[in-house]
Amino acid sequence: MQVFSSDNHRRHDAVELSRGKLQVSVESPRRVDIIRRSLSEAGHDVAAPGELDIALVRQIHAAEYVEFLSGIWARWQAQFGDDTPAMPFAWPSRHAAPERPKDVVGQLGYHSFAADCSIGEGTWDAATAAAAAAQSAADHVATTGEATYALSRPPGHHATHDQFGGYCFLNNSAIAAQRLLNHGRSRVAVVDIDYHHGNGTQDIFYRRSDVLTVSVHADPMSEFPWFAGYDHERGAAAGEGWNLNIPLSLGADYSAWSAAIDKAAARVADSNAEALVIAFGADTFVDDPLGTFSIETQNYVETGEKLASLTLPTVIVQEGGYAVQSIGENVAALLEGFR
Ligand code: OKP
Ligand code: ZN
Repeated sequence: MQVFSSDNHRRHDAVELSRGKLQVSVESPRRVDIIRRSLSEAGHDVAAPGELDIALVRQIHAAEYVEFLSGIWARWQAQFGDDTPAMPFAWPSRHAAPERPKDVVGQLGYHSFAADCSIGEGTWDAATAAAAAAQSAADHVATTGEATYALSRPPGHHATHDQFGGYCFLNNSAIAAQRLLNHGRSRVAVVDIDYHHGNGTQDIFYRRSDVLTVSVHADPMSEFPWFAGYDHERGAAAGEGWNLNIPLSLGADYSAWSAAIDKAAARVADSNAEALVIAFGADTFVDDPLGTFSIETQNYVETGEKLASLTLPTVIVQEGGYAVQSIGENVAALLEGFR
């Protein structure tokens, strides 16, 4: 399979606020090193992505958010004069449409929803490289029809129209879906099988019917991102009926998870979608430090086979997965299902 991966991911090496401590983020550069090694060993062809079309990013994200992300590090450094990472710590009240402050720290709160992300000198370059991999994978799918994998890092599915959070800055899967539409597909389905709900992708396409969003994930009543991912969220306005959430109890096993994937696949089969984006997080794996599901490596092969049997042109975009010692074989297993 054609794989797109940029070395620029390495320029983002973050800290996260976790249980009261600032720690090195589990969303580490090593994740990509290990996936790349496994995929090369399995005979996949890894190429660097082309240059990101920033107009494509603006189809998905607010212009003021793109401007904020690209400039925030320089502004933070100018204001504080050192190399501490930029992080938010205050967010708007739920009750009013918030002002957008002028201040750097105010804007960090306005444009985020979680404190598990830090922004450093290379964050923008890494986030745009991740989006470029998704864009190039979509281009390759549109021209060849062959399933293609974007090894995007940092991940993207939590990034909303104008907020970062959950280790995500630009929504790579949404960017891939939009690119496929730009290539002339009239409807695209995004199936998100990361352990966590794809709240950002849901947010971006919530009022649209040209992109069906489906997510299988841990029940947000008990798991991040807490405030979205419920089964009553079904889309709005023109998008009514075009969002499907399938939350599962903590500790779900392969039989529960695979039944949910079947349901997701049935919705896609029913949607007239002309292309598919799989937002793939390997954090459903039994040993994942963030997850509670008990999916095993071999199960990802069968999952890939199921999704491949939809016979749609398919972009697979990397999302989470933090059991780094196994992440390479888990990604290789999912791709194996597409052979
Ligand atoms: C990103 B993706 C635990 C903090 C958890 C939120 C999880 C983000 C998951 N120390 N932070 O969906 O894999
Ligand atoms: Zn996840």
